[in-house]
Amino acid sequence: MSYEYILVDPQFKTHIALVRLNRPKELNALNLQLMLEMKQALHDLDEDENVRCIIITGNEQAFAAGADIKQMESRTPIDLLKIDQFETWDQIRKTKKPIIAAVSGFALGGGCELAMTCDMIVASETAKFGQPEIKIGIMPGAGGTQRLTRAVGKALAMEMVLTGKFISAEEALRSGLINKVVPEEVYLDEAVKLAKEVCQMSPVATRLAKESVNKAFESGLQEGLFFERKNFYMCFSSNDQKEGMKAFVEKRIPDFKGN
Ligand code: DAK
Repeated sequence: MSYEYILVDPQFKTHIALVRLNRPKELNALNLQLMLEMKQALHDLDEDENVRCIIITGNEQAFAAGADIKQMESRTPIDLLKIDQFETWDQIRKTKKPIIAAVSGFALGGGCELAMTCDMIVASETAKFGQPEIKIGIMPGAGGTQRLTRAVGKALAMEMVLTGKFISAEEALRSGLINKVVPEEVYLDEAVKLAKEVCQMSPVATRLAKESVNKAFESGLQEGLFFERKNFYMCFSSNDQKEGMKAFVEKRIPDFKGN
């Protein structure tokens, strides 16, 4: 399938798909169609047996500078209700396969929220993260106040959300928002390296583990532990569990098939 605002390569590397935001002149501002395309692409990649990990990226200058302000400017609450963009974001969040955001340049507003919706973030030294919605008279609407606060804590989240200040990749790393900072020339390569590590694991266990970590954000400890336990048991119904443990005993690399 071809898209207008994103480029999708389901076979970027073995088992790794790449989704590239592709509105460079607008710093990859997220218009409605781009988000619908993203939803569709992630849905298709989730169904694709060959794909084990997905990387979302932009270009050197911008991951995404936020939702498209020009498109939002004249919206009424009823327009927003009818468009129900939250459904799109919810579907993206429900992607079962692991997603790595490879971020360079601006990751602002909805762009920062999109990166935070991913499971891990690899950033270039030039990356800047921010929730500047307050400067245009609104506030984050796609999880920014929740995910940012859980990631970096109240003090920094409050400062970013209330003043719109950007933080550097280094500060994002120190505060727990991202996984890695690397030179701009290699940020995509580093994301691929991380994706390759993930791809070597059992796809079944990976899916259950991702689900379980995410549950920690949505539940109390007891409920989360119960959920984890059920997913842990489920791992033992997979051939990958037998293969993984057998390979350990036989001192060889496991050959995981995802069943
Ligand atoms: N929307 C539309 N166009 C944008 C844009 C954006 N967010 N960001 C940049 N552009 C466009 C600029 O208008 C300019 O276009 P032309 O004037 O050339 O036609 C072009 O990209 C290059 O930008 P600049 O000329 O401004 O470039 P600079 O290097 O000078 O500045 C900047 C870069 C990133 C600092 C600046 O462009 C900027 O401040 N951009 C806006 C950042 C921002 O405020 N982001 C938050 C937007 S609000 C929701 C889900 C999500 C959201 C809401 C609801 N639901 C589920 C309901 C999210 C909301 C937001 O993200």
